Amino acid sequence: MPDSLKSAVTDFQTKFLAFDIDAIPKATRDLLSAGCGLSDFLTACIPCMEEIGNKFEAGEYYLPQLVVAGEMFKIASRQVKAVAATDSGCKYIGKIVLATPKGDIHDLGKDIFAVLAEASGFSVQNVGVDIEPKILVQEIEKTGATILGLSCLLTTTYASVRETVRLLEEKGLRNSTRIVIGGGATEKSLVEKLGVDAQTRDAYEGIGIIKSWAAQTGSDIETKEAVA
Ligand code: B12
Repeated sequence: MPDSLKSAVTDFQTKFLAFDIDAIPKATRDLLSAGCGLSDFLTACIPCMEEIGNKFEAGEYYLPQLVVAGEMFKIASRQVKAVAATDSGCKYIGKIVLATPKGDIHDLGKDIFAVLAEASGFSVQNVGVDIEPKILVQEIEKTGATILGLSCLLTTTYASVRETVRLLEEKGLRNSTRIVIGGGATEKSLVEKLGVDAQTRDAYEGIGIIKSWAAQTGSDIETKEAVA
C-alpha cells in the first residue's frame, strides 16, 4: 500500500474511532483521492467496527456510539461504492439474498459483508434484520438467488435457520440454494447441526466461499446497471 494511502487510512480510522461523523465525508474523499478501493476501505473499517463492538461489550461504550458507528459506515460506504460502481456493464457473478434471521437485530457485520459481496461482483438483496423464514424463501423465489447468507449474532437464531432450511426443502428450492451462515454466534459444527452448507466468522473467507459456489454454477446473471 503506498504511503499516501496508508496515511489516508490512518486518518480515516482516527476519525472513525473518535466518532467524528462530520469529518467522515472528507476523510472518505481523501481515501478515494489516495487510490483507495472498496477492499482497502473495508479492510480499514472492519477493525474499527470490531473495536467499537468490543468496547461496547466491555461497558466502555453505549448504544449511541454503536448507532453513530453504523451511520459512519453507511455514509462512507455509499461514497466509496459510488466510485467503485463505475465499472458498469460487467456481469454479476452471482445473486445472494442476505439477512439477519428472525429474533436478531444485529446488522453491523451483515452490512460489511453486503458491501464486500457487492464489491466482489455479486448482486446482493440485503433484506434486513429480524427476518422470518417465509420472507427469506419468498425473496429467493422473487430474485432467483442461488445463495442465501445469514448473519447470526444470537444463538436463538438457530431455530429460525433450521426452519428456513425446512421451508426451502418443502418448496423444492434447497438443492438450488447454497446457504452460508456468519457472525459471532456461529461455528463450524453448526453446518451439520443446522443443515447449511458453510460457516465463517470472516467476511473475506465468506466471499471466497460464495465465489467458489458462483464459479461452480457459472452464473453471470445480469448487467450491473439492471439492479444498481
Ligand atoms: C453491537 C452489539 C449489539 C448492538 C447491535 C447494533 C447493530 N446495529 O448491529 C445492540 C446494542 C442493538 C445489541 C443488542 C443485543 N445484543 Co448484542 N452485541 C453487540 C456486540 C457488542 C458487537 C457485535 C458487532 O457488531 N460486532 C462487529 C461486527 C463487525 O462483527 P460481526 O457481526 O461478527 O461480523 C463480522 C463477521 O462475523 C462476518 N459476518 C457477519 N455476518 C455475516 C454473514 C455472512 C453470511 C458471512 C459470510 C459473514 C458474516 O463479517 C463481519 C466482518 O468480518 C456483540 C459482542 C461482540 N463483541 O461481538 C454483542 C452480542 C452479539 N449481543 C448479545 C446480546 C445477548 C444482545 C441482546 C439480546 C442484549 C439484550 N439483552 O437486549 C440484544 C439483542 C436484541 C436482538 N433481538 O437482536 C450477545 C449474544 C450472545 C449469544 N451468543 O446469543 C453478544 C455476543 C454479547 C455477549 N457477549 O453476550 N447488541
